[in-house]
Amino acid sequence: MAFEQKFSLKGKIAWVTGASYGIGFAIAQAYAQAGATIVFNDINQELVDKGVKAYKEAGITAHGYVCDVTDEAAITALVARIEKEVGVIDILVNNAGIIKRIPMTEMSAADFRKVVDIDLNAPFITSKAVIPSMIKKGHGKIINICSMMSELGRETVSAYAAAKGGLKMLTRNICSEYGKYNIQCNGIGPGYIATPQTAPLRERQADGSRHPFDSFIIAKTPAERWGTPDDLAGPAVFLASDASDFVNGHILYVDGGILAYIGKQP
Ligand code: NAP
Ligand code: GCO
Repeated sequence: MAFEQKFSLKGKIAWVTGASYGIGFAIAQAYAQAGATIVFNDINQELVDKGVKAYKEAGITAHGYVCDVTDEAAITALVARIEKEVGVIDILVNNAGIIKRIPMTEMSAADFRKVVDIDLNAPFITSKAVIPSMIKKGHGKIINICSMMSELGRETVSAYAAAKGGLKMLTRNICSEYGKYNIQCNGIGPGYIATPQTAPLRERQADGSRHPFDSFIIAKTPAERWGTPDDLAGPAVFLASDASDFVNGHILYVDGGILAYIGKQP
């Protein structure tokens, strides 16, 4: 196979969850540029319309569907509909996710469950829905969007860290269980990426200075900057392409070096 062909996604169908904007959109856009047909879902019609418009402006015809990733019956029906209207899914990216920043002793069990439901249970539901057809087709790629919090803890993100740590192990388990069917399941662990999800951590102070968390991240990151959604594009294409056919159960951290670094010396 020619070198460029190994990284090409020509003829592949990629489903990226929660991809109207942010990291999911950037990954889907890169997949389209690599030749894939894009399918995405989001939680309501307004977001899906916003997404379809944004893809169109980027020159991409994307198939957008309203679907809650935590609703197993709805996801099963969605996968059947995608197979009928677009084709069998070759690549699934579990991107939809939420975070609640609440100190653990103040967090309700309902809030904890909601985060785990979207960030961990949903990738189980969506992966379970696509694996049978991937087995029949003889190949498949599942990419789970993990986090620094798959490895590290910090104040206020107990549910998110529990879910993203669990997602790392779900990744390894899907690899263990379905690797023999030529299905590769890997994760991407983004560092701190500038998206609406992290906007509260970057808000300017009243005097115009940086948010203390913003300065903290710059000091913790050897690259000395926040990542952009586009920083995830190349790694995401690699993990979706034939170039990574023997990479399985791996979490690729795309973090500007955070996990390698002890932090700025005083
Ligand atoms: P985002 O801007 O909040 O986008 C996530 C998308 O998922 C939104 O469109 C969201 O809709 C959707 N969503 C939420 N719940 C859903 C549900 N039940 N069903 C379907 N869609 C749902 O987040 P992002 O920053 O781009 O992050 C994308 C992924 O990367 C997440 O898994 C996140 O945890 C992970 N991540 C982000 C960073 C970062 O620094 N930004 C770092 C590491 C990992 P709404 O707009 O309605 O919420
Ligand atoms: C936080 C951040 C993180 C990032 C990301 C890090 O509050 O610490 O929001 O959770 O979003 O997941 O990789």
